[in-house]
Amino acid sequence: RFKAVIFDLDGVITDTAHYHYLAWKELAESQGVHFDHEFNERLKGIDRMGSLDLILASAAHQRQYTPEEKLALADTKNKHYQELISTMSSKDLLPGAVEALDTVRRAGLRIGLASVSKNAFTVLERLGITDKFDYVVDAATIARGKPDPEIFLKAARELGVAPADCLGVEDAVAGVTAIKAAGMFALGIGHPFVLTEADVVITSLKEFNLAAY
Ligand code: G16
Ligand code: MG
Repeated sequence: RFKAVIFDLDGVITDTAHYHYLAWKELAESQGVHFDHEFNERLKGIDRMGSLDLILASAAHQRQYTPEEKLALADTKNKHYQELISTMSSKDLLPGAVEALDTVRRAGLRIGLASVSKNAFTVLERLGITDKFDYVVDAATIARGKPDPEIFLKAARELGVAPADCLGVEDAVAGVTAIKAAGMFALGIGHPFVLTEADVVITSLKEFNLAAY
């Protein structure tokens, strides 16, 4: 019944969340901010500057940062992150990811990628799956990150499919909200207690069953 499937990248196709965690932790601690896995959960699907704002807002010292200082901090985090992902390869694909992409392809549906990561193209290259997508949104062209529906609506438009005919796949709360706000069917990857807005929640793409949604 769907005409296209639009995938998130981090946490759905590959686990870059761990690399984001390591890079943000070092950056946060350099600013005297305590950073743990629970904090990292809140940053999933949130763009780079938005994530930095959340980290700095939780600092005990509450000092003001200039826009230049913030850009420099974001850049430091990104350089570290890029170093960490430079060794990624197809072994970093999450279980079931390639099978899910191939199932959608065989069913004749269009395939899109909606990641707010400006490193998404690099990650796809490293994973060796760039050619499996009909359209990959360039995060640099997106004005409002998730939970705003902009990125999913752009993917649908470029794929030439109405939002109501799209299935969106997300692991983050902000991402599921974005899919629903776009008027799409939301498949959550994770836990139903967390992804309460999703239409269906599965544990990983290993359980992906296109005919069931
Ligand atoms: C991903 C991650 C976020 C990260 C964002 C921006 O979003 O989940 O934690 O902050 O990308 O990444 P970058 O700093 O590489 O531009 P998504 O939409 O892929 O889940
Ligand atoms: Mg994600």
